[in-house]
Amino acid sequence: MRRSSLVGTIPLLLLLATGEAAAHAFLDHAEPRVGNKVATPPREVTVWFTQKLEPAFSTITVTNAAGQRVDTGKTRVSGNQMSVSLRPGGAGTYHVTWHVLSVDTHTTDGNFTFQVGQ
Ligand SMILES: [Cu+2]
Repeated sequence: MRRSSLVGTIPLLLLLATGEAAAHAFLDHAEPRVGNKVATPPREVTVWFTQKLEPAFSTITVTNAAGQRVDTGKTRVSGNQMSVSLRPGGAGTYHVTWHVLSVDTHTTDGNFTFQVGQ
């Protein structure tokens, strides 16, 4: 009885261990949502990550359909989320680019778009 329950436990522990090792900060979700359409230009973009972030080296930049930067340049970080306020940028496709340093000292980056408009 004891032996069989131990055998069942080991694969689970291995799975948890490898899951930890691969845990960099990746994008979990965003608001506005990735690829989504919103009626009016949002006042800010917020992104949530799979790990806590180091505020000093984590940034978001946002450009509007004309390629102009519409973020204020002041990214706010709290735990595993970060936000940046936006200036009005009109309709069209917005590009969000993020760079983060997570608490495990790894950097990751990525980008996504959302639509504003009509
Ligand atoms: Cu990592």
